[in-house]
Amino acid sequence: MSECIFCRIAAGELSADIVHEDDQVLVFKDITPQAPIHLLLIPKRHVSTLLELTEEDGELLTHVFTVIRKVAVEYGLSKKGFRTVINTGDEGGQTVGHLHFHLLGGRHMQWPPG
Ligand code: DGP
Repeated sequence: MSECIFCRIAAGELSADIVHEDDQVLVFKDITPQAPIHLLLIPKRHVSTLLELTEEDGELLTHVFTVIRKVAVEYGLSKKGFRTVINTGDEGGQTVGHLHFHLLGGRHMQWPPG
């Protein structure tokens, strides 16, 4: 059994509030939401961080952003906007070692981030 929580969610071993699933990616609600809408998109394949990606992942990344767009539209975020975040490594604030894309919306985002 994988020790990676997001692999376990992708395998159906741990429950999550899933909003989109296909053969390549899964989108589910963040357990500690930082905005009224806070979703996480993960590749089903285990990729630890953005640093592991190569040009061979181009098709996967196109799919990732197509799904983010689709979900953002479904959640009614296309007019007001939303934020997409990838935290990488310790100083980047990454706490789960499986690449994930945060989709945050439903409030006005601040800059710079904390
Ligand atoms: P990051 O800090 O960028 O690694 O974000 C990890 C996010 O994952 C964080 O916002 C909380 C969320 N998270 C951690 N464990 C779980 C879990 O078991 N289920 C869900 N749905 N989200 C989780």
